[in-house]
Amino acid sequence: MNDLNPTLQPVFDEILARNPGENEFHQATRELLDSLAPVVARHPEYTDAAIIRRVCEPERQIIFRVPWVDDAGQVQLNRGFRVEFNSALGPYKGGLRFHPSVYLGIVKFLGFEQIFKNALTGMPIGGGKGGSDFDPKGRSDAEVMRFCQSFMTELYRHIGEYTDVPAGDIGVGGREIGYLFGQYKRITNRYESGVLTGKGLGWGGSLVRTEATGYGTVYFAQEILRARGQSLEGRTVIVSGSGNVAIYAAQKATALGATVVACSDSGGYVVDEKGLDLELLKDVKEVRRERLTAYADARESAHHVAGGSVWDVPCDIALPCATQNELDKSHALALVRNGCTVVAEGANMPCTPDAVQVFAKAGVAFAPGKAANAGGVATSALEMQQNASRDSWSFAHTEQRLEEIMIGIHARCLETADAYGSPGNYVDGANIAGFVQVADAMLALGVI
Ligand code: NDP
Ligand code: 2IT
Repeated sequence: MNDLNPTLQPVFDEILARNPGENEFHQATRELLDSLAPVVARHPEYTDAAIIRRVCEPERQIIFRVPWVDDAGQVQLNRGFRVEFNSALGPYKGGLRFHPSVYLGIVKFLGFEQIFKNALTGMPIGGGKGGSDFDPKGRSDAEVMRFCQSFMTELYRHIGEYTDVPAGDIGVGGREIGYLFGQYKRITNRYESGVLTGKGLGWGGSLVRTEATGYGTVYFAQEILRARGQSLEGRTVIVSGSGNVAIYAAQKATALGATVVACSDSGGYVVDEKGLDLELLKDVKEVRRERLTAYADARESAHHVAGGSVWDVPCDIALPCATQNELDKSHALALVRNGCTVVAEGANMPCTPDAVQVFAKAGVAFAPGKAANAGGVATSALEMQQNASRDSWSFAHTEQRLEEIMIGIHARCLETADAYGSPGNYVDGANIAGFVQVADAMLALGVI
């Protein structure tokens, strides 16, 4: 790791001292600070107003008990979180993650990334994130419902259309948003559609929200290729994960002429040289909620590898869409060795800093999650727009808006990287463009 400059090092030291043990939060803040040296040099007013120190401190952090009763009648206990990180640009906005690994450091890293991602979308949304260490795997629908109801029984008092608007993330999809919205409505006696996004299409949801993150990531990859005079046609792609983001990234990549030859889950990966059968994958993961072994069992051209690394499969384009730090230095070296030239993050912070360095040295185009996966939250903001105007837009119109937003983010990253002296660097471009927008709003709003 390089040293930070003398203005930024004390800021990072303070983050380490104030947030002990929160490794993912340290990683995410450090990664932003690494891009900001030319910004503090050009904008002393940010340092004078302690903007960087303030943006690294959440406005509010809520931690609460979530008791619930399982199907056997046993009382279960989980911990709930909502970190309301920054509201300079709009109400706090960001997903909820239900996964046993969730603790404050993960929620804070995700909330921090969300601030700058949301700024990059150009929509009026601040940054926040929440979740619980609840593990939905193996739980019945009734158990998930009771958990969601208990979670919302505390969360409802902190959220609202103009305050804080949660959505999905790992372990939280349409089913969970339904139960959460039902309980919010029941407690408040208000049909406040704009309080949550990712709602069902029959009750206030937006077309394209389900597909948006994966589609957006592929639109971003397409822009990277276009800038190099190339396209997705005939390319070999790998996605990691096999959840919401991975499935729809694979779908859009396939529609644009690529062959998606592998995907993964926490048990291993499947290789399917004929290209993933997306209807089968959706049936296994979205309907039956089974493991990827069930995909390999049902498809002759596919085989399953237990454990191992999906990044050993040769590809032109890699789309990590599972979770943080899933792609490390050795994985990056394997990708480079096999001829991969583009990596776009569908997940949040899936590549370790070492892996990102490997890509930079090898000339692999690398798009960070806060730019490449912003299509999900951008479409959440489109859902909020539709709710506010009591309207619903067609699939084609909403998808066109999404594509325009992704093209715009790509252009803004490149222009900003140019303007601040690191041409072609999407990491610096995304960090600086997102940060400057939030910093200017914070300056205008005074010391709050
Ligand atoms: P899902 O819960 O739908 O899918 C997650 C996938 O990742 C599953 O295949 C899961 O496998 C795998 N996974 C999760 N944790 C691990 C782990 N520790 N090790 C290995 N595999 C793991 O989540 P999403 O698709 O919604 O989210 C994926 C990523 O995209 C996350 O980083 C999320 O923050 C990010 N993201 C999501 C957005 C959205 O709109 N949903 C928007 C922007 C970013 P298994 O089932 O075996 O656990
Ligand atoms: O990481 C993310 O951007 C999300 N999980 C989506 C957030 C949202 O509010 O749609």
